[in-house]
Amino acid sequence: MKKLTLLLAMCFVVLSLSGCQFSNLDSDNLMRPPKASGDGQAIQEALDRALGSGYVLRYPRNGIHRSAIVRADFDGDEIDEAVVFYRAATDAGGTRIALMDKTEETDVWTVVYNSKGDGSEVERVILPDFDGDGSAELVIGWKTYTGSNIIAAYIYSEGQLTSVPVTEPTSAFGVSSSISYSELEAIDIDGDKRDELLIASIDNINGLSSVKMAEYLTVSGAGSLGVSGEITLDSSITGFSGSVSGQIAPEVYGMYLGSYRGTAKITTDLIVWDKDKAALAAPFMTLKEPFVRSGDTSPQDIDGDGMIEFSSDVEMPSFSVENGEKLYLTTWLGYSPDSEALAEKKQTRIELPDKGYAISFAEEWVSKVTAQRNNDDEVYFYSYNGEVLGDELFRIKTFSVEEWDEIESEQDEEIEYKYRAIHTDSYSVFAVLISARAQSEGITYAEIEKSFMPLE
Ligand SMILES: [Ca+2]
Ligand SMILES: [Ca+2]
Ligand SMILES: [Ca+2]
Ligand SMILES: [Ca+2]
Repeated sequence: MKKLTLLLAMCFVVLSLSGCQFSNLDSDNLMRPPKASGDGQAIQEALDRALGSGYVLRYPRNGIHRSAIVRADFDGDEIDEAVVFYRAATDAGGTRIALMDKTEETDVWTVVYNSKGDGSEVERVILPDFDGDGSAELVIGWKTYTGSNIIAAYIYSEGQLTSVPVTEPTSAFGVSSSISYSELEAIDIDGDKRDELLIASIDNINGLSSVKMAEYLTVSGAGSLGVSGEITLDSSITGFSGSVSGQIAPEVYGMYLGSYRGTAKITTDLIVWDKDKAALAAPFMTLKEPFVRSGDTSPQDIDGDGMIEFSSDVEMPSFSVENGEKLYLTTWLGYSPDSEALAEKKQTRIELPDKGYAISFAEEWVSKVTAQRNNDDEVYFYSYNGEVLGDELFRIKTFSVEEWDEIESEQDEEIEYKYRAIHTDSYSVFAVLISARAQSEGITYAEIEKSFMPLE
């Protein structure tokens, strides 16, 4: 039941991010994908007409667009086109791209462009606006047969998808043919209303990591993306682990980078634009101690103010719970360029993404409460004075709706210590059992109910 809940929740996230059709999910390995509904179905029928029946849809592995059918208005007519990734039945080669459009007169989708890709799989898809004309360009990060990621960019106009070379000046060859990346984002970092590409990579020869910036420029009518800036990152970085770009502070746009510095922990690096120097900057490199996290908590806008926060966490003191798993106390921080710490605290909470919720920690809890979970959908909260573990304060348990109905009918109305529901969704009831000790500490049902945060 729990798995189903999670699957549905994940589907919802995928749907809301990419507009993909529900029935297309998990069809990666099917010889014939199930029929999508609505517009998605019309697109798939057009594909069937153009490609026959043996093609297999391919899905971007990373990034925010995870559907095999990615829609955007590439030509500026205010109607979305669709880019489709697939592998042809008769072709043992890599993933192909089809661009589909429909005319207003006929309202019929047709494949207007069809091309071999530059790699075996699509690693990620980005839809930036390089030239600032308001319509999207297409950037595909391809995973090659040798396992590296390379960038391909395209502009669509007058029924043609034109490849835009991504070039970088090199001393020996003038320009190189393809640029590889570990993490790739597109954002208008310098505020000129045109998106730049931000390319994070590690040089295999000298082991140095850097972020390059590529800007769109046209020379005699021919457009290209040229690397126009680069910043070298801390020499202790041994690898990257995810990137997120967007607004990170008032009037500041940039990229958060997860990076490894020789341990399993993930450190957070930040790339912004230094207006005075007109160059990329990495402000967190000046900190004595990097921001570190162990949990799978990528930067995101946790408070809905449109700006992206990042997290830092510490392991909570653990105690002896059967089948216990340790938990982390996660602090969400916002970039604050004018403060000495370069960050300000937004929220402190325990993240339980697999259980579908987080528990926010009031400042007074941080010094007197610790928590641990077991693998039976229960999270235990104990008093803790910094040295000695005290009594159990409360526990939160996830019930299925059916289980909860049974418990409610069995629980005596008169009993003081019993589970009380703090949140209900379509599949689960989250309930708390509060001990006498919690009540003597002044921790109330209302307080716990308020600290419970369902995660989308
Ligand atoms: Ca269009
Ligand atoms: Ca554009
Ligand atoms: Ca820009
Ligand atoms: Ca925010």
